Amino acid sequence: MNGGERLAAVLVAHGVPALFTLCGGHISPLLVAAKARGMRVVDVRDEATAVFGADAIARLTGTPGVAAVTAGPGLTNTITALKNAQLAHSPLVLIGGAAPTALQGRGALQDIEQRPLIAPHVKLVRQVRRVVDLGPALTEAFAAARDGVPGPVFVECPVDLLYDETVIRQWYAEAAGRGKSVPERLLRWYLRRHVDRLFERSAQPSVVRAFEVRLPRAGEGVVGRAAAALARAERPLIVVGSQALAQAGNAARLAKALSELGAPVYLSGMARGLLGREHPLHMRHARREALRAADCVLLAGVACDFRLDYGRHIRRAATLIAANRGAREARLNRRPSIEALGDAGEFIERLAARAGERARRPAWIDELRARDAEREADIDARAAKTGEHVNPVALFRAMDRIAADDAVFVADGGDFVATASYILRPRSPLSWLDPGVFGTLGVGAGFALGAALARPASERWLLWGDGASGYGLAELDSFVRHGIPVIAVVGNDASWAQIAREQEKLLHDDVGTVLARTAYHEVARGFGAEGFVVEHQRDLEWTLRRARETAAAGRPVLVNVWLDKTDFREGSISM
Ligand SMILES: Cc1ncc(C[n+]2csc(CCOP(=O)(O)OP(=O)(O)O)c2C)c(N)n1
Repeated sequence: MNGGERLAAVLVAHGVPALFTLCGGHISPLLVAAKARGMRVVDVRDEATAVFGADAIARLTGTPGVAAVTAGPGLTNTITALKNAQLAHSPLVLIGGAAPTALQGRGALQDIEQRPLIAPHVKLVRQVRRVVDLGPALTEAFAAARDGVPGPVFVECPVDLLYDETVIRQWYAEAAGRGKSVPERLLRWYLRRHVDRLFERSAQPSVVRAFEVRLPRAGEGVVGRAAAALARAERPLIVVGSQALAQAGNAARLAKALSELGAPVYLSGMARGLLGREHPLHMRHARREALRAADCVLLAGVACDFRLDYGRHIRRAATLIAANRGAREARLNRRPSIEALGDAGEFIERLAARAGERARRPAWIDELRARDAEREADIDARAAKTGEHVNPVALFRAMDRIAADDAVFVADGGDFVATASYILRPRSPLSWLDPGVFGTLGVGAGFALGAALARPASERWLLWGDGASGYGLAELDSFVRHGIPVIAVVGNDASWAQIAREQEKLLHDDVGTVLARTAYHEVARGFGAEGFVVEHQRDLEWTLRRARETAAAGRPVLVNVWLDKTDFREGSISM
């Protein structure tokens, strides 16, 4: 096997459903070998998209997604997406090309020192220097990505490790020339030795075996103390975040465990949808007030970052239980009363298994439910307001009615998707994808591609702020070429509204925040997708239904919805 084939064999052994890429001569042998082994190679229009796609696969399946990019600019283009995955604890593997080993540091094409650029954003950098090490390095990368706090891993594979040995020997022989002088002969001798080293022991068959990753578990004593604290509490509260879903395959068990525990639950990030659309313990609104009132809070895979106001939402006197794979996350801004270092999902299952220590408090649950109902009534009232174009609140109420039960929602934008997060109800576990704590605009197209490959049978809605859509519109081309029917809904308010809102208020100038009512639907058509525009509310529902039908028939579609201004997000600011 050549190096490309060795890498592809490892990908197949790990059950990777797709390889995301943007081509480059440095990685061609891998792409060809992956295709030959029956893998789906999804070539996209920006390397960031490739990594976002791999990230989404990882989040939805728990198995690392994989992207391969070419050396130099191919790799530097991935940095934002890598950082996003790192902060979201998403286990992906990035394979990067590199200049030929003997030419590194000598001005070769796209030759830069890649490690210092990538290392801060990944768990591990493996720079491979011999063909025989390619398979083991990639296998190690898969394990490292999922171990402990999951995250991205980078494997650098110089181009001269990937092609057939005969081709490489010929390249080096030609580079060495035929001169007879001593330096020329020395060079030939040096290069021959160099190539010998590259292919050292590569004749040995490479054994490819995925290795098990040990699940980090909190100690039994900690589980007991946490169960007792929850049982004692008058107003227990559980907040479940993305990291609790690291074992994506266990989502249904986790949902059952939460039902058994009986405490009210808020779901954030990838945990949204975990309890379905209507679950009596699932609270959707007024989380801050609930946290302030709670006397025992379990943060399951959630850190006290800006989203929890750095922990200030939780009263000092409350018992704070932090279940997290990482000590830093568990202690961020607030030292927990009980620290359960390990997988948060597994921790909740063990808590629930302790019979007789349930935390069901009907009056407390009723209080929270009443607040939820009040907010829902307020949203209904706001949805009823009509204006010149489309009311975003009404848009998401309509989408909630229309989207399929198996829909996956991808959120990429500012106010538009923040509004959606209060109104749209993810239907089932792992059916909501947002960037996470890095707040990265531009994740949408890649996430939608990843969702399509992880869940081919499900419907996919891409909620795109008009600003955010600009990062990924060219990927409509990828949706079309790969036959991936995404329903993209662009919230067209001709503005970077989330920024404009505060900037105008505080600085009285909208500079830099103004967009146009661009014809995004025509852009979609240009790429071969279907495109619809909705300028008035009366056309909203039937157009969304038509978009669904278009996607169901296998065609990607973009609905360009002209929005009215809304005060739904007035006063909210994230720092
Ligand atoms: C890569 C990146 N650049 C800039 C920002 C800052 N930012 C946050 S929200 C936002 C506005 C988003 O606008 P749009 O997608 O149109 O959604 P809207 O707020 O208008 O609903 C911007 C620019 C960011 N989060 N990420």
